[in-house]
Amino acid sequence: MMKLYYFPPSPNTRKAHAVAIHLDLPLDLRLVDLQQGEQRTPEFMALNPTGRVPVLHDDDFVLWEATAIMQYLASRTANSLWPESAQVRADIMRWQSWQLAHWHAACQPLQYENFVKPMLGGEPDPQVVKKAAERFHAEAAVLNNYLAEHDFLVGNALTLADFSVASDLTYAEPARFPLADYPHIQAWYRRIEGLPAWQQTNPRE
Ligand SMILES: N[C@@H](CCC(=O)N[C@@H](CS)C(=O)NCC(=O)O)C(=O)O
Repeated sequence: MMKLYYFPPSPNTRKAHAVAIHLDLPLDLRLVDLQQGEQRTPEFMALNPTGRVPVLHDDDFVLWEATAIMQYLASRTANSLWPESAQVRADIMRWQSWQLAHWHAACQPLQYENFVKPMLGGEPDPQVVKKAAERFHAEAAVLNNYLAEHDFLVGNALTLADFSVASDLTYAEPARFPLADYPHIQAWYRRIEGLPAWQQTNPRE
């Protein structure tokens, strides 16, 4: 059976794990406790020299980077998350690329300042929050405008693109993402939250 090295609070873990659940692919789950620094053990670094989760281990094939894992998992069976059409796949990869390069970068600073920093005993710095919010708004507006016309990101059906982009909203509430002006993002995310695969990978449950 394929092994997934994972840490449930990790949004990158969630992307890959949710795809496996949605497609009913059995996984042997191996916890890598990031709070204990287990991503830095020599055993784990031998699997992923970047020291991050998730990692997939399928026989003698080791794969790190969540997006690559999602595509690999979804390539194992015919399914609508990753349809065979070259254009649909390119469209999915467009959103996955945007998520990795821009959406994550827009969400991460707010998440750190409003959610992670207080957990570490610090306090959000209003100046940093203001700058982080500006960055968030620039990308959120693009997503909201697109979702005003579409129920899902690609082809009006759930695909890998939705799991990728949704992962950054895992901590939207406690990180106080300013989503009030983005009703279409909210409605889309509620659709994702209705999926058993998203519910079963919710670290906040
Ligand atoms: N680009 C990587 C990012 C993976 C990543 O940042 N994982 C985080 C958890 S969400 C991690 O393992 N952090 C541990 C560390 O940085 O020490 C992917 O998409 O898989």
